[in-house]
Amino acid sequence: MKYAYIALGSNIGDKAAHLRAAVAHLRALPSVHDVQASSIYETVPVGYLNQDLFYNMVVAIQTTDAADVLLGRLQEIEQLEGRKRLFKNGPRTLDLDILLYAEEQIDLEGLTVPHPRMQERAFVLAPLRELAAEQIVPGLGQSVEQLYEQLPESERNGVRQLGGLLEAEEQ
Ligand code: PH2
Ligand code: MG
Ligand code: MG
Repeated sequence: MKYAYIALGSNIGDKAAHLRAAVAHLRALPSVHDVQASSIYETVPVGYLNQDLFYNMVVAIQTTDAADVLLGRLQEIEQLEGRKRLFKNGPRTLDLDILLYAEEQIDLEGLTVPHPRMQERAFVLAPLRELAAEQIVPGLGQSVEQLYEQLPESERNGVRQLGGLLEAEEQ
């Protein structure tokens, strides 16, 4: 069994519903156990600015799947939620990215772990530090909390904590 951290994002339609459905799909997988969810954050888009605010969160899982198998399952869940991805960094109904997979560094076509831009992104590090503040990121040699503290204030100010999976929909 390996632990993994997965980033969830949505900025089309009922964002909280897409995140909630994704967590339910993960919990239903026989190869995935002990799913723990961060709170949901409303976040300013990074990369391509002319789009709606995102909802982002992170989940911790235990899994018997190899990283590439897990990625395939995440892509299936994206499709179940009607994933449309118009262009890179553009709007999407549901995005599921593997952030960390145990202590491994993975470089396959279509899968780089740790996620190569996670240390630049408050929408990843703010929810991740709720679950894994002390976790050392392989290749960077720093903890999630240290990386979060090094983010520019402008980046940290772009995320706003809403609440848990149930409360977030009311905002
Ligand atoms: N995902 C991206 C690009 N930009 N910005 C925010 N705030 N949240 C995201 O999930 C996000 C993004 C590419 O996957
Ligand atoms: Mg992404
Ligand atoms: Mg993705």
